[in-house]
Amino acid sequence: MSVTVSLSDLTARLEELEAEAAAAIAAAASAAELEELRVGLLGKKGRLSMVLGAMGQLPGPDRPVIGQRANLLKDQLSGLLSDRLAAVKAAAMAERIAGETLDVTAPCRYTPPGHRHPLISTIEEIVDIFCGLGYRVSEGPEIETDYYNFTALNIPEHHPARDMQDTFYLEDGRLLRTHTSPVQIRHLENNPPPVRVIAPGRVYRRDAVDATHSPVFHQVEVLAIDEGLDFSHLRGTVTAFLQAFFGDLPVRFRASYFPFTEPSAEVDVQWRGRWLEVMGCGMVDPAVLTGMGLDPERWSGFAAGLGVERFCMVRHGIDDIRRLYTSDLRFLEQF
Ligand code: 2U9
Repeated sequence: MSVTVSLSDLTARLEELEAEAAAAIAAAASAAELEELRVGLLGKKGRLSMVLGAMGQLPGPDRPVIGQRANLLKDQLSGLLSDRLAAVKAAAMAERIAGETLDVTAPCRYTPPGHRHPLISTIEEIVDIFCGLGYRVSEGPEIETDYYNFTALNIPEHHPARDMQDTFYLEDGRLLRTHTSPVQIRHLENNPPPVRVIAPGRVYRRDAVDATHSPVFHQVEVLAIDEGLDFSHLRGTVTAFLQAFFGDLPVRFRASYFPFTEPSAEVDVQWRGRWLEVMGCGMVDPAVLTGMGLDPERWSGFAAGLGVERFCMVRHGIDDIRRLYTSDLRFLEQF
């Protein structure tokens, strides 16, 4: 067998490999590059395997010499590769962290916190006071039938409120409720007395817009039905409510008329030295009770109604109802 390589040949190749590999590893700048180097140097068909392949051509006693050196070189290159990989990864992480640094002292974009609309807080305040007096909240549809909005409330066929001029009618004969009383009628259909309920909600009337009128506004209506209720209960409840809302100021009742209550009254509060009308009320008309299947000899009730916009405007000194609907933040931010 002719010997084609000598011990010194292979030793020189290993030395050359060591020097080149060490330089290439030191120069590698990414994990991918290092992996490529590892395969090229230490892989099955890598340069070290080539040298080991040629080892078979050495005389027998020389083989372990080269074998040992090759193993040492393999360990050495593996060490260099993993050290370099760790360094490359650390550098990449340092670069990423530097790029992601947050300047916690930088001024932020100002997003003003939102808050409740004054109409909504007025409703909530009114609801809270009545809940404290033992009332429940009831809600119902805004599209109503003639029966629930008018007939059940003893509003006669030719009453002006039923006029096309005053009420929004749909083509199918239904209408947009003109008060929240139908909510209470529906409540009575499903809940036998004693009943203490308030109905807050949006109502619709064909009013021209001006400083005090809007075709859409909000009401809270109050209804109590029980045995033995009389006008003193109504007066006490309405006075307690108004003094809780406006403060401890004088309240007066003036005789009035509503189709659904008898007797009826309008209620004024003395606000900053002037008498202001703020709500209406009365004892539920026996005709309404009878219509609900309740015996007026046994049951009596009182009812009251108020416009939320008016309450809100009086409380905050707002001069024009339109300010409550135009979403002008300069106005709304004051509340
Ligand atoms: C039932 C029976 C009676 C509700 C009532 C008023 C008096 C009242 C007005 C206040 C200002 C409407 O928004 S406003 O224009 N309302 O004066 N409302 S008694 O009476 C009822 C309700 C339900 C079953």
